[in-house]
Amino acid sequence: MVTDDRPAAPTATAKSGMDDNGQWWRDAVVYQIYPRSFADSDGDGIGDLRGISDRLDRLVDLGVDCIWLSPFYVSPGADAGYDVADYRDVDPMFGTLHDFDTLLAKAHRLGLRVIVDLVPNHTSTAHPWFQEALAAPPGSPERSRFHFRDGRGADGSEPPNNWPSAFFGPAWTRTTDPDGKPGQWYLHMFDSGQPDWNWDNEEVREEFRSILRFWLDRGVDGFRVDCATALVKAPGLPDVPENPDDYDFFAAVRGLDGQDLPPSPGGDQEGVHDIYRDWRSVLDEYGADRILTGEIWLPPRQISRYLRPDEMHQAFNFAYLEAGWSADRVHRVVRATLAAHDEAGAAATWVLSNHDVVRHATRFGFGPDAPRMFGIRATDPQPDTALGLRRARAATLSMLALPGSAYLYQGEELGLPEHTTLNDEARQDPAWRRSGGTQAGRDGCRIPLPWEADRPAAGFSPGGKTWLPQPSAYARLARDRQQETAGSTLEMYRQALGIRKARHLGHGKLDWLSEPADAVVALRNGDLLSVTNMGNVPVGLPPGDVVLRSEPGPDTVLEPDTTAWILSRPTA
Ligand code: ISL
Repeated sequence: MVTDDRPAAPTATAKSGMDDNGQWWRDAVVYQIYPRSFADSDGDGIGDLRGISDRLDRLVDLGVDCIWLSPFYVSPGADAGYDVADYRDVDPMFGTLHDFDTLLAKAHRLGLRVIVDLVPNHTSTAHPWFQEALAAPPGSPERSRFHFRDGRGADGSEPPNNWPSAFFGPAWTRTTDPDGKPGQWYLHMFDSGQPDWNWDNEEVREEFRSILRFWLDRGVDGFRVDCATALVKAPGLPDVPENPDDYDFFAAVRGLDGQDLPPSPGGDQEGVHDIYRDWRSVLDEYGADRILTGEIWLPPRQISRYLRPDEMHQAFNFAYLEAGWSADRVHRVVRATLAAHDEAGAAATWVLSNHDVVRHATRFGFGPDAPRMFGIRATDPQPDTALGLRRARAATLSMLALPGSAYLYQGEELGLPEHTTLNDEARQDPAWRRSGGTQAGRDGCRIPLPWEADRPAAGFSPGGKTWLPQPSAYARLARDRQQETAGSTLEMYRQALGIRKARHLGHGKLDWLSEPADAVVALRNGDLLSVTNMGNVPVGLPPGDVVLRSEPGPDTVLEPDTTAWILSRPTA
């Protein structure tokens, strides 16, 4: 079904200046908005949809093509909104459906596409269907929408299998029957407030087709699919090997060269592809410009199976995010990515930060072998923040020179570091609690953004409240301090995105000028040369006009931990 009153989406040619046959996502720069931390309009200290609408012009000024909104749906907040209780409404904390429609219409008017988060692997214990399941007996149709099982052991007091939750502890929680006796267990790959859907159940499948249509009818340009590998589990939910090194439960990134991971009963099962073929046919009813982007923690070659022409349009490239500050690894990941995507006929994507990982300006402040992926506490070794920012700027320029689509995470354009000294009392990530305080979790990358240095909460919220405290460094990194300040990280991003668009780098073809064993990553995309010095000594730069660099310096020399973009001079 196609609606007539969809807010007009920007046209591909208007955005890129090139004819990409409407396939706007192939070179799009997508900016991830984490709504609770972007901008607060009503003073409760939590960001909201009106806060986003009010500041969309800044993103146009930055030069991005699309925004991705992390969940804003009705949710008790067991996992910051990734526990959805009503997939078709906005949580009052973020506003109303009308606010969403206003945001979407304004974004489209400004030439921005909008994709929304879809959380299909699990729901919330507050979802009416889960409540119905709890009230219904074992074996009932209500329970078959989820994974309910009897426990093991004589009295059923052991979980049905040995699967761990991604947030630590077992992936099962026991229910209590109406008579007060312990009952069956339900599966939750994440927090106990996030029961997994049973995708063998046709009602679940139909419900999600309907949810897709609900948002497509409103005019969204696509969906970021949460935990996209996890929906279908191995039949019988078999135990995993005792040694976690023998498998990869969440199919996380291992083997950068793209060797396949050992199979995991918790995800990446063949049956999941039927779901995406089905969804693709729903999207295609709306025309060819609505997209699915998968959150897929797999090496490039395995990702490409999700990008077959009748499945998803693109997927995050976490192998790139995890490559770290190593020329060798960057070479290998970029090569593997382009080879796998070329074969699949899909455009590559690149990403350095998101709401689940330590911000790259902080990751790069540790040695190459300390990627620091799951939060940092005040008692942990602290990063070299100057080095982290220097390398982050260089890495960003290197990323934005690559062909394909790039994903930016809110605040990286300000060079924001992770909050690495957050008080433990302030932490909200369920992973912190469930790990018994051994893992800091992800709050440090979700801190409310600084907009205006001299206003309360650095301009995040009119009353000065913030749901997580901002570190003192944030005020000096506020957007208004960086706006039109030569050399600021914000200006560097703006210039890079401008050059990227003007020279069609997203549609370009990459030629290597360096080898994995080199200390530099040097590549040519059209007439633009990007050289990143990941070694310890300065290197000479090839002739040409230096149009952008991550740090100031002479035109002929590139200092360690920096990138230069050079335009070749036409040969006489
Ligand atoms: O955050 C992680 C480690 O850095 C991952 O294990 C993460 O949980 C995984 O990437 C899945 O993430 C997605 O689903 C989760 C949610 O907490 C994340 O925020 C979301 O991006 C459950 O919905």
